[in-house]
Amino acid sequence: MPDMNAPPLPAGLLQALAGLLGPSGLLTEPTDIAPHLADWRALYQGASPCVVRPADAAQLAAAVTLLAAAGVPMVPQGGNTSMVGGATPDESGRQVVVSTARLNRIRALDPVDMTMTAEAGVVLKTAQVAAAEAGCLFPLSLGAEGSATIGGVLSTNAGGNTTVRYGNARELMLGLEAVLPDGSLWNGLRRLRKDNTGYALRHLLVGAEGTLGFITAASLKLFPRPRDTALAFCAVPDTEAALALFRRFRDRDEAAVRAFEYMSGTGVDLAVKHIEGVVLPIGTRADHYVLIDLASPRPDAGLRDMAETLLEGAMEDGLVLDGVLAESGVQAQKIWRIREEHPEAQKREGASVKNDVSVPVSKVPEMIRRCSEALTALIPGSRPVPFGHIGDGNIHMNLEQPEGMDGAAFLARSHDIMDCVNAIVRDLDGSFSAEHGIGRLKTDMMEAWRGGAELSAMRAIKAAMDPHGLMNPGKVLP
Ligand code: FAD
Ligand code: 2HG
Ligand code: ZN
Repeated sequence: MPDMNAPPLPAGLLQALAGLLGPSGLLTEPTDIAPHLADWRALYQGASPCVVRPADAAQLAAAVTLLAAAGVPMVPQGGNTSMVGGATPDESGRQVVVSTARLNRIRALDPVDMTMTAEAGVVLKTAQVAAAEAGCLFPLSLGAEGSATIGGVLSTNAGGNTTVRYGNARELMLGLEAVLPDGSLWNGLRRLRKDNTGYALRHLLVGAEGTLGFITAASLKLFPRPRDTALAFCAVPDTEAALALFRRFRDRDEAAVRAFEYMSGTGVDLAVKHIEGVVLPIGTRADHYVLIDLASPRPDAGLRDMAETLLEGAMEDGLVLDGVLAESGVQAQKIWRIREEHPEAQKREGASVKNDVSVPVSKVPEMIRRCSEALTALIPGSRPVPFGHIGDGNIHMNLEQPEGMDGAAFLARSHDIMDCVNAIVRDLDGSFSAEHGIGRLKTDMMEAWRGGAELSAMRAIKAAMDPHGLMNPGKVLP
């Protein structure tokens, strides 16, 4: 436990940081610090004596050297869109937020190597646009892409909508630059497709959620830009049909399936209810829907014809009840909003508990059915809102509070709800944390899920790289 009577920072440290970082590099006013202290879900409200905002990797290294020498715990923060409280400090007032907001340059983009070197604070959307302007594609895509950063998506090994085609953030990374917990700056910004040279430090930092050091820049893979696209939104009779439809598209042309997303009727109803401009694009209200996004670099791929043929066949076979193919890019974007606005719509409806879980793809229908039944038995009147990346076996098995119930009383049941889902997920050989990470929210589940040799190895790595436990304490490891 921290000594609550000790001063938040050792004498002279603030002045030293101010001297190093200049006026825009150090926030000390409570009103400036405040936006960095709460997480997106408002699960945690932390405290921090200041926010450090280095302008480049060398400054970040120098600041970390100062903080580490003074024994000050540090919390890396990118866009602060973590769903698990990973980027916010605890309540002690002793942890210092280190923001990557000013590390926001794209250092290089090479359409021959098909690589981009971006600093940690580059917003994901900005990276996508830069790639597109060079005639390439940076494929990582998620609802928070207007705020989430390259450092954040790599540190959480984010997944999102295109994992089914391009992999998680880890698969898109070739090399890293990082500041290690003692303040040393490591340049591993190699852009090689093959590089087997001992332990892969870059892969340790990806998914470490800021507990092993600061990512300051990354070499990223680019892909040819799509020249043919098609997008369908379909009502399906059940989750088995959703999965069967996914298999038909995958088996027909796996490389063209850029995203395949599942939504429940409840989730779509909430998006239509709460989000201006979101409308159901088909006449049939159903309990289950899928969004199918196809893309190919070949201009003559004929994706629309392919989708039409597959959907007609699926309708004849009873796998699709109703469906629409987007007529334009604008309509495709409107349809994507139905899916992307699910988190915001759930927030506006009231209290909800998130379960970011994964199971083998074949077990998704059983997982959704069993969890929905168990959750409504656990809290009568509660509303399961499963949605997400069915092609990856990653469903957000979320639960919305019963209408009229007190939100706080519902949230008091959070652990019962998560335990209920996790027991079923475990029985189906799944994971309690698919893409959002552990953060602060799920540390107490690590022992049960990763205890024994795996957790011991993780602790040994942490002790070797961060012997004083200064990097994002209280996150990931129990
Ligand atoms: P932050 O929230 O700032 O930080 C996340 C973690 O990484 C923290 O532990 C932090 O300490 C650490 N960190 C941040 N930057 C660095 C760095 N430079 N070096 C070391 N550690 C660092 N996630 C998905 O995977 N898929 C989705 O589809 C998805 N959709 C989302 C939709 C919405 C509306 C929201 C709000 C979130 C969503 N997320 C999703 C979760 C979140 O956006 C991702 O986890 C994202 O990767 C976080 O990026 P960030 O820059 O906001 O990181
Ligand atoms: C998504 O897929 C995100 O939209 C957020 O991962 C999921 O809100 C959620 O539970
Ligand atoms: Zn997701």
